[in-house]
Amino acid sequence: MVRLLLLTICFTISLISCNPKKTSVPLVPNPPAPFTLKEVPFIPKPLSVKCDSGSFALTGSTKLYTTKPNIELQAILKYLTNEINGKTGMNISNDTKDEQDLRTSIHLKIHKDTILNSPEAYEIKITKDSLQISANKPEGIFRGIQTLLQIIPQGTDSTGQNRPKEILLPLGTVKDVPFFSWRGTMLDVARHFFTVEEVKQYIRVLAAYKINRLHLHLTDDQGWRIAINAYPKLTELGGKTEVGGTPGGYYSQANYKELVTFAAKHYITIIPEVDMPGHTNAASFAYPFLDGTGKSIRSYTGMKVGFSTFDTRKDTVYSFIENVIAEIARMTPGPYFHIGGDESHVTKKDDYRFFVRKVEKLVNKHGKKMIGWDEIANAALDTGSIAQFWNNAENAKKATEKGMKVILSPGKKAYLDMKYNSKSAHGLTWAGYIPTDTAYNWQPETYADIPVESILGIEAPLWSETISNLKELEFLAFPRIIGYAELGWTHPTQRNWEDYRKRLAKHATYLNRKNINYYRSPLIDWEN
Ligand code: TNX
Repeated sequence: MVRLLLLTICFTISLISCNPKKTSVPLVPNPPAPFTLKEVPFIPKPLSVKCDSGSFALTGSTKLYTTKPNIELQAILKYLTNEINGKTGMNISNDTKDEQDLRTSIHLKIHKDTILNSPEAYEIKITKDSLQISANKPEGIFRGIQTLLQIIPQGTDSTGQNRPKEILLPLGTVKDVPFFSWRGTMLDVARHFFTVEEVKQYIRVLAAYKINRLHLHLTDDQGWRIAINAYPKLTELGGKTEVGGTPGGYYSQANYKELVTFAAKHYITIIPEVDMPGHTNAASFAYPFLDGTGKSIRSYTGMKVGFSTFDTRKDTVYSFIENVIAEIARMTPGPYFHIGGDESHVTKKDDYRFFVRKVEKLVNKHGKKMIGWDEIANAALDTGSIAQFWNNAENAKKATEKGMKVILSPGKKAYLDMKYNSKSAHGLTWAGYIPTDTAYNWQPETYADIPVESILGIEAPLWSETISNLKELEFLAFPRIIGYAELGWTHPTQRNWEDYRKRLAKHATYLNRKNINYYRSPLIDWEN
């Protein structure tokens, strides 16, 4: 009897254990995978991971399919097929005709589940002959796919050699739900321009870490990067300058739409920003009636801030702003429009408040929610608007007292353009150095005493005064953005620097494979 009990206990332990050694004598008639689900260095770390023994064989004849013909899921399926084939060197197809002779199948399924009660929540269940990703919404399936892609090991070397016939995946279940709904980054394409291809390349990698917002800082003193049909000179003049005097560039409306669509396919919402009433030298250079400084306007390619302003008391300025908002809003499927509002040092306080309130109405009139940097909380705003905390905790407090939601982008913790240390080849230092551990080791949910109910999530801005191409962008963004992705997604009780740095070390394989110029922080024992 005691023996039987002991046997049962051993059996149970080996079933729930994630240690592959204990399953070396398989309890089910299929071989163990070379690793368990718990050993996968997931980033962001999921809510729960449960292991079962045995394996799922991913082979060239594994089929992928979705329950119902659904255009959105078909597109996701195609994405997954391409990603698996690219990663493994296999040639899996998503043709579902000969379902009968399948050995294994991958199934994407929408279902109602109150436990996974978030559009981004998902569950992955891997059994001997099927791998199922289920979620309430396609968005959740897409996030789950990123987790699955972290489970599937790299199958080929960079020369395409060593194509495997079969990859054994461990069995078990991952259940996951994000802590914050806003997990973003901002790219300043105004100080230096980044091409459509460069931004797409960045988006591909952001999606892999479940980032869901990309805020584009489209205008500033040094340039105007989005074509506006009603005001062609904005880009004719403002598209030709940038910091340092190099030629700059701009997005045509077709380019912008292409970016928005590409981001949407990666379940990333684009937030367009037109910064005003300050940071407007490029606009006033193109259309001098906008200027409120009374000085003669020249094009500007330096790095100072706070010297420009719109004239906040002229009706013509507001018609200009409304036309710009209307054109951009029409091309932007996401619900947000960012008006900047930072560092308007030469705008009188009353004029600033008057301006922000008026522009808020225009943004709302064109169907969008207004977002602005934390200074906007000084105006009498609607509770539906959102403040982005970058510098001033008092402003963030004012915003929450008004009932507004807050996005956390504190300069000292979340600025991707701060140098890692004194030796960093790129970056600024006004908010201090931000090494890889400082970027990860803070608690957004308790930061600056902002009530957690008021926090939408976090966003890491990348200002581009000191970077002008993708390689330089990648140097400042990676690996810190990966840590921000985890801060936004993973439940606070599941986050831990020591554990994170070990997982991050293993992401070198992915980052190298993608040819990303990440900073090889000495705090991480990179495994590749
Ligand atoms: C402050 S953050 C700015 C930007 C600069 C950045 C450089 C914010 C709202 N304004 O204009 O590019 O610092 O780190």
